[in-house]
Amino acid sequence: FFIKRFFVTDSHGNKIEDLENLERIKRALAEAIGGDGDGTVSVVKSTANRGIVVRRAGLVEGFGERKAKAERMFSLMDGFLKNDPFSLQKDILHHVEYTVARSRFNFDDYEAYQEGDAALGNGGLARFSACQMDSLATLDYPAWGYGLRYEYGLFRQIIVDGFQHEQPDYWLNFGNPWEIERIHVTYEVKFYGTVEDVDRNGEKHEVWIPGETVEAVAYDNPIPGYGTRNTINLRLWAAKPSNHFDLEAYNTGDYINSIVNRQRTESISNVLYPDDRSHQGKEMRLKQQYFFVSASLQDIIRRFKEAHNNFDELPEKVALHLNDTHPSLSIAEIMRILVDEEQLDWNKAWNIVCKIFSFTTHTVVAEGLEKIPTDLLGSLLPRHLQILYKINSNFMEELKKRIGLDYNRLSRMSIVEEGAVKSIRMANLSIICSHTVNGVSKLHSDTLKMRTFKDFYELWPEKFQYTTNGVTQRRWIVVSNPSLCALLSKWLGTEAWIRNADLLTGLRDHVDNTGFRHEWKMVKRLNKMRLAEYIETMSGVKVSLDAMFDVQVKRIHEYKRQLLNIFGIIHRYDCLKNMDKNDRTKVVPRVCIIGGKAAPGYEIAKKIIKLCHAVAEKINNDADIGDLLKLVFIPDYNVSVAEMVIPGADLSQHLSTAGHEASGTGSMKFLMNGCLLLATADGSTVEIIEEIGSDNLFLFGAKVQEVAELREKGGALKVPLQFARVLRMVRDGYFGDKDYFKSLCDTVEVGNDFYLLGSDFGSYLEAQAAADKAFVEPEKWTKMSILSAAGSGRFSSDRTIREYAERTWKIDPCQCPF
Ligand code: DL6
Repeated sequence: FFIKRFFVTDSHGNKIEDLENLERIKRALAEAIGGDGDGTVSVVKSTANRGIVVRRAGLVEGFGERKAKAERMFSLMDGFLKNDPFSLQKDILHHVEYTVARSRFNFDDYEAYQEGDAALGNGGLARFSACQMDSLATLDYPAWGYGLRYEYGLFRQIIVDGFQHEQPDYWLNFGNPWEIERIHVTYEVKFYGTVEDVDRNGEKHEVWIPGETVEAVAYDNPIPGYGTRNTINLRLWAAKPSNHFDLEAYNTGDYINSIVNRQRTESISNVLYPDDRSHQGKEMRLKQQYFFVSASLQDIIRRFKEAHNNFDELPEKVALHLNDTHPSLSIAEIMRILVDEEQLDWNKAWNIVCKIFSFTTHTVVAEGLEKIPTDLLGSLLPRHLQILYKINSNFMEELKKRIGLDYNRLSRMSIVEEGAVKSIRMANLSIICSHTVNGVSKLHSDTLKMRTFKDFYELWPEKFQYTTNGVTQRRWIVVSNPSLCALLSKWLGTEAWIRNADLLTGLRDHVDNTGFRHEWKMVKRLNKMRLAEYIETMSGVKVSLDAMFDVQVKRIHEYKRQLLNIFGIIHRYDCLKNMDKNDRTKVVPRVCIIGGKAAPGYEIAKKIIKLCHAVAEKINNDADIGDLLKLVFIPDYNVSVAEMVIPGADLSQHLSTAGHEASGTGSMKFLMNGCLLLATADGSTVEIIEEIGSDNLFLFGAKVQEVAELREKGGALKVPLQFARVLRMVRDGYFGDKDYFKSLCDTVEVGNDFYLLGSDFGSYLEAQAAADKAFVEPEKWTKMSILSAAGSGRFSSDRTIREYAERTWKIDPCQCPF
């Protein structure tokens, strides 16, 4: 994460070597921008993420005509990376804090200067993977990550009139200096064709004769560990046309078409599917998955064969972890390689393969599990479909011996789903072949065992484990919250917590120290300032730093219940409007911040975004309400934006209907940053409560074991009057667009309210009231905030990775020998 590619000069171009000479640096900065250096200078650590660039952009515009000087400023700012960022942070960042602020952004400049996120994933799963990679590197594990080098990562969200629009994010436009193209590491990946019988030593064998060949080229993205020389690799594959020219087309004179076809192959790795839940049976998506799997396995097997010649050793040397079912075609592919190419006996190959794979599912609901229509699979990968059928028929035979002729259960556990669209169930395949099946929190694992994969759990209880997710404190404190980082090191008396987050419990020893609490509050204030300025720049809304900054940022989903939040805000507004002026003085001012992307085809999620804007428009322009309530939608929520938002939040909301969020990792990032949580007992929140105690967060809502019963009540479910009133306001067009919002309102109408917004609304408002009450006692609030961060150590991805390494992969750390 810590990129050191710039240096610092003074205004005469002389290198400043003694970076710790704060006064000199301040003078140089002041000179560079022509100001007096006081309160006008922003110094933040550059980490090749957008956070810094946002500030840079502010400077460009703020010193408009004097671009050269602003450029100079950039080189100075970037130069602070030259030495150890942590000591700089202490000596400089903590003192010369910030403000780009008063300058207004010019969006052209913003675009021109930004170095965007490599948005190679959708949401929770990808962000979690990034944390895992950082921990793997830091803990000296010999691990690699594989993925696709999408040219268009997740779309950029822009908002026009409150509606989400998607724009392609061509993040490679200006090149990517952090990747290394390995033109010599390429593999052929094949598709289509037929399977033919061949005679091998008198035995009949099936062999795949593919019909199309594509080349996979490796791009390596080194990931250095923190405090170690271990650097691991994220190898991303890009598709290129194969050198095997389509001779037939050429000979028949179809030159142009053959070129067009070659170009089409490049599109395989071009674009990320932006839906993190529904798995469309799309050929291109399947092609992507196989492309990724085939290239990665060829790479892995090649390296294995460089040092070994006996496949019996493969499980000793290689552990493959399936994160969700997206890479699960690798089970069929590795069987094909071992049986068809390496000519191993089927049973021997299967025994090897079952010792290699482990599987984590990141989904809760069975409907969210991936299925591939057999028609599609058979046409794209005919040999793989045969292999899958054979795996299934062997499994069915074994299963019959174990459970008898219970046809319902056999059919539920089968890899092949019969029905209108005959399909392959990728989760069943992954479970059958993996030695370990992981959930991502205790609650999630219980749900898998008792519901989603109950049949499999009863068959193989020993396979089922859970490894609660975590996030890396190196990005989510050190990089994104430098002031807090310095404060933690000061009061813990060490920087060792950066590699050992358990040490954060040491903060509990200082919670009663008023000096410490004062500094803690100052850090939060500083981060709120930073966020307030960002909000003003983005949306033009000025917010009061004395207000509670209340944040909900994550992908927009009905189960995550952003609508509950918006309804709560409408209720708050309604109460304020109907309140006696004197009583308003007792109200805790709130700045409500919502951000997140909706999948492009997810209509209801898009309506939630629009409603948020409609409500914001009303509230923010109501002079009568002023600073008592503001609502801001932060567009294009991504990791760089999160780095700004999370440190500045007082309260963060995690509202999923219990039993629907597998884990959730956003909550952990907020927790580390001393932000209080308002949450349901879902996913990893249950474990967060164990760590920090239920007194230190605001819990509400139905428990997981109550949800089914509540749903059964249907139309007889009790819903508070306030909920009905808010719903009526939206239905009646109080926020405009009443026809447009009708279908959204229908989703939460009694009898139809699958995610139980109505029945949870009462306890939600109580939790909100408890948060207000705590906020007006700043010392109490600060203690809760400190105790939140103090209890966050268990949610470091270092702990997660150590658990995976020891229990699942059975690998040891391996220090870099140089
Ligand atoms: O395990 C990482 C993350 C969990 O924290 C979230 O609770 C879960 O929703 C998320 N799952 C996905 C699934 N998407 N796909 N594809 O992102 O995983």
